This record gives sequence, C-alpha cells and structure tokens, in this order.
Amino acid sequence: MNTTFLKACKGEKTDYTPIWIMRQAGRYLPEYHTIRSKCTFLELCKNPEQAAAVTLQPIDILGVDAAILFSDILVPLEKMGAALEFQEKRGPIFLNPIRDKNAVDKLGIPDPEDDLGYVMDTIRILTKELKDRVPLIGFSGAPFTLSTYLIEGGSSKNYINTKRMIYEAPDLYKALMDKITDCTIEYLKGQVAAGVQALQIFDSWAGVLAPCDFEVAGIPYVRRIISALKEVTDIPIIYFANNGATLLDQSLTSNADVLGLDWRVNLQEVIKKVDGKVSLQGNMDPLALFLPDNKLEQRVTNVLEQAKGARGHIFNLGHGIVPETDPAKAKLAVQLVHEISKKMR
Ligand code: 1CP
Repeated sequence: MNTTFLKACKGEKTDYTPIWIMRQAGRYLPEYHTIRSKCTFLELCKNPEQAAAVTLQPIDILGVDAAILFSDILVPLEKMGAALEFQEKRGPIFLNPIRDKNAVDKLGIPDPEDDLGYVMDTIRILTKELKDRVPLIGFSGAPFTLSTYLIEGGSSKNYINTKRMIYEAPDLYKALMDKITDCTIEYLKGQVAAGVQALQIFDSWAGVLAPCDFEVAGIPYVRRIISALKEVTDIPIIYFANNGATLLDQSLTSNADVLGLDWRVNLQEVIKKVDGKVSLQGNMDPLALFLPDNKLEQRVTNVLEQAKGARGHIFNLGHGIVPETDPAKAKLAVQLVHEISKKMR
C-alpha cells in the first residue's frame, strides 16, 4: 500500500508530497456521468457496488495518493429523520426545516450498521479493493455546517435562520448541535470499524461565523467529536474549516492531526502559527486548474515552496474541484506535485 498520505498526516518523512483532491469523485469526470446518468445521486450513494466504483475512478484516472469514500455529508441527517432530496440544479433540500423544539426532539441518532449499512458496506468493498493501492478517507460534515442545511432547509446565502437560532434560542441550538454531534460520533466510529484509514471533517461554511460565534457554535462540537474518536482510534483526523483564516487559532484547539486550508491563506504564515503541532493540507485555488500548463506548473511550485517547513504537507485544492474542470488538468496537477516535490527533497 502507498502510505505516503498517512505518513504526511502524522508528520513523518515522505519521498514526495502526497495529493488528493476534494470532490475528486464527481461531476467533472465523464466516467462519473456514465454511472450517475442511470440513477439519482442518493440512489448512487445507497448502492455500495456503484458508490465503490465511483470512489475508485479518480484513483485510476488521476493517480492520487488517497481515495475518499463516495457519499455526502448530508446522508446521515436523512437517517436522523430529516427528509432529504437532491434536486437537479437546486442541490440538497430538507423538506421540513428544523426550527423548533418539537422538530429537534423528533430527531433520532442513527445506528451506523442498521441505518447506514450501505455506507459501511461501501467502505468494506473499498478496503478490499484498495488493499494494495492507497488509503481510504472516510468523512462527515462538522456540526455547524450540517446544522445550516437542517435549519435553512438547503443551501443558503446569509444563514439568517441559523444565526437567528444561535442568537435568539441558544438552548435550542445547543440541543440540536448535541444531537448532530452524537450522530456524527457514532457515524464516524462506524466508518473506523468498517475500515477507513483516515477521516476528514468538512466545515464548509465555518467561515461565515465571526470568531466569537465560532467559539460557541462551532469549534466545541468539533473538539468533542475528535476527542471521542481519539479514545477508539489513532488514524489521522483532518479538520477542514473552509474560509477559515480568521478561525485558525480556534481550529488548532480541535486536536486534529491535520488542518485543511483554503487558498486565501499564505501557508508560510500558517506554518509560523501552528509551530509544528499539526500537518497541513491544501491549498491551491481550484480555479488554478484553468491556468495554461506552464502557469499551472508555477502555481504548483509556489504552493510546494510555501509549504516548506510544515510538519507534514498533503497537497490538495483549497476547496472542491469544480464540475467545469478538464480532468486532464487535474491529472497534470497530480503529476506535477509528485515530480516537483521529489526534486525539492
Ligand atoms: O448531481 C450529482 O451528481 C450530485 C453532486 C454531488 C456530489 C458528486 C453532491 C451534491 N455531493 C457529491 C459528493 C460528495 N459530497 C463527496 C464525495 C467524495 C469526493 O469528495 O470525491 C463529498 C466528500 C461531499 C461533501 C459535501 N457535500 C460537502 C462538503 C465539501 C464541500 O465541498 O464543501 C457539502 C457542503 C455537501 C453538500 C452538497 N452535496 C451536493 C451538493 C450540490 C451540495 C451543496 C453544496 C452547497 O450547499 O453549495
């Protein structure tokens, strides 16, 4: 097995910088569309053979150093009792937004095997298929990000309903967050038992919170998840707070092994701040994959240069790869990261 990614997470020496790409299985790949055209997105998530096949596509096509389970952060929320649809063009929709105590009380804590067995089965298929290849990353959303979908009923522009609940009904918000957190702990423990070799917690919308609100409504729940996981496993845990430059000090208290960084930050400045406590993952602008090849090479070199001095570095984009990306560019970026980082050793 290629363990370069796992070593970099733990801060061990590697021969080159490992790379994987957020949202590497998905809509920019024609091979994904071939499978996806025959079913809905949720049906695909719930079909272990097909979900495993889609997970493996970027390993074969791009040559990345880690696989990430094909599923979605919203899948466990459906099993808490929140009816979910993915509508073409509109994205995820929760039909009954959670806005009062009655709705929070009704939410349950799903059992990973009984309720989310299709995710666990996908992981079991993948750990077999990937045995001699690359590690498998499991994942969840972070409680704040998940709460925004439940409360808003889908994606949002200004998160008004979520912030109003945080400000006007803090006890209700805490009750909701405690339930989401308990659900996430069980879900991630289930993924570990099924065989994932690393975990990433996606806090995609953390950056909309002021640091004082992140302190109350965001980071304590992430800390609780990571400390519960650390009691049962020593696999690396990555915490990615998107648009989180202003939340870095607090993110460091999450006790994650790796912090994921978006492209808005300068890695050298982050390295000074984190002082060898964690490895770093990131942080090329996803749109840099639209640069001409020679400029892309420069950009990859810049990121690798900036990462010098990090305890460990895992190359990634600063957020998900966009559907319009040419897969050949993503493949080139993977090759460039491998070649250039080898020469820098
Ligand atoms: O139509 C389709 O085929 C669905 C498109 C799609 C895909 C391919 C969605 C809908 N989710 C996914 C897969 C997915 N989602 C993965 C797979 C593994 C991989 O990375 O290769 C992962 C890890 C996610 C995680 C996810 N889902 C996040 C966190 C990561 C991020 O990008 O910030 C979020 C916020 C979601 C919600 C979601 N899922 C899908 C949509 C359209 C959205 C909404 C995004 C928004 O609110 O803007």
